[in-house]
Amino acid sequence: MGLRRQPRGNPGAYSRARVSFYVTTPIYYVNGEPHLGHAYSTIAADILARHHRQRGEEVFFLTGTDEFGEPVAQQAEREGVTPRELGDRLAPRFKEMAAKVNASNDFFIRTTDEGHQRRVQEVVQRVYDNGHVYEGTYEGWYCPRCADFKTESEIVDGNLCPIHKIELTREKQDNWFFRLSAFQEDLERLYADRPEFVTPDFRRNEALAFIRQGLRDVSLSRPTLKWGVPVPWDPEQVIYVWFDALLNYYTALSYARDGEDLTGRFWPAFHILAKDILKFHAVYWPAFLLAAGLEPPKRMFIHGYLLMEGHKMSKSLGNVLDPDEVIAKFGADALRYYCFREVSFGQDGQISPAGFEARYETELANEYGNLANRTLSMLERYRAGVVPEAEPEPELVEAFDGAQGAVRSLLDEAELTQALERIWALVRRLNQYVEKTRPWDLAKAGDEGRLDRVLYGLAEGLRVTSLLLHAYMPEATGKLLDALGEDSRELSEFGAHPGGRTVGGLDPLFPKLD
Ligand code: ME8
Repeated sequence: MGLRRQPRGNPGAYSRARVSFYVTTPIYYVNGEPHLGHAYSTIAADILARHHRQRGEEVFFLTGTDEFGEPVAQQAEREGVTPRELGDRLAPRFKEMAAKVNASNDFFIRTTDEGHQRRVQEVVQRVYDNGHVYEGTYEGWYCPRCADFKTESEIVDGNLCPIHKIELTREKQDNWFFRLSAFQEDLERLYADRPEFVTPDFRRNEALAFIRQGLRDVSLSRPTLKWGVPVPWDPEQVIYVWFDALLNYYTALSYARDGEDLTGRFWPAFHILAKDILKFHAVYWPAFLLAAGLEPPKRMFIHGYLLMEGHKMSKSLGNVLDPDEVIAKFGADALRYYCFREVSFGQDGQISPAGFEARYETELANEYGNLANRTLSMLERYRAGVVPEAEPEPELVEAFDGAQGAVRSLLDEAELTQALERIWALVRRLNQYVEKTRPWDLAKAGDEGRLDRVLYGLAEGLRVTSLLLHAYMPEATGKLLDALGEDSRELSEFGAHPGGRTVGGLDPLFPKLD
């Protein structure tokens, strides 16, 4: 990828075309305030977006809000407002949440955007024209919060939704159907040809098992609901919210930039989402794109739930931890770090205020923050604030050998926790190196040659490590890189930077808590 043959007349020559990377979060329902669970997916996608920018790639990062359908219409009814009023109140809250966690999204889509609705109608019309839509009747058990019919095997405790634990309603509808069943073989082939299509593997297997058990056609429209995008050939009905919502990933590219359609440059996407919406993304979505004659997603990573005392955080379950409080106390960087350090990305995992504080103190303040301040103050004290020009010692060269490549490969797989572990091993290695070489003793003993080599190695190690960490903690690493005299944020190899730069002072990156 990325190598393109030059036009004729320059045979054998290659030029490097810029690789593009398109990453998305789910679009969140505007039926409650944003919480840490939403922030989690947004931060995950942001880390990937930032990392790929650091590789010099052309990146587009999309997040936004899902504003149509029952989940929003019913909440609006409960609050005695119109769904549009609810969306207009809550969409800015989700936008603010993205900004607070330092998400670098290139666009924020709202499904009520005119550009989205127009493009949804075009694609749905194409699916209809291609013969994949028919009129029929559907009867089944329906969860309005999921906006989804449940099969008998999914229903729990008599008649409850397995996710929301609320009563299901019996629904019978005459509506338009999408011929999902016709895509069974295409999907099985897609999964066989592209083993990386859905990761982690256990989620892929789950999706594949769902496909193999036999696919039933699904509703494409809702006849009774008024809050949605009108079906182009039958404007009395609205498009089922899941098809309108999934299409956001595709439609946004067509109108995010005035006068420019980015689809050709960025489609298909890498989707980040949690396990609750696996089926829609891993089964309905690629089938629908194929039905429209469009390319299926590049891949998707399905993460688990953040749990507070064993429960999934959710607006409808009411056990929500406010990310604002966490950020006010610890800062966005610490939140970003903690979520991916504490919980293995892909698995469910417990988080807690006590857990935050422990990692903040031992890892961020002590291991990374102290290392940074110590290194800078030793450079100041022993070398008048100038990084010495010296050869690094082989043991440090070895410790950094292959690190960048390993982190890149892990992040290609969206393995955010493993990549962070790999980077943190470098932080610990640098701390061990300080303890072992004891630069203050070298200074005392007048071993200037070795002191140069050690201080160069520490400055260089901190620079390379901070560049790798930058996607996770943009603020703190940015300050440290500035202090180290590094202007670029591109990933870099250990030793690539000669000495000679003047370093600056630095306030503690993660001040101790009271
Ligand atoms: O499902 N832990 O929207 P939604 C981790 N609009 N992630 C969590 C979480 C938790 N405790 N709680 C929520 C919808 N999330 C649809 C999506 S996409 C075309 C349409 C995150 O507001 C996670 O990403 O219910 C999950 O998939 C998403 O929020 C669900 O958000």
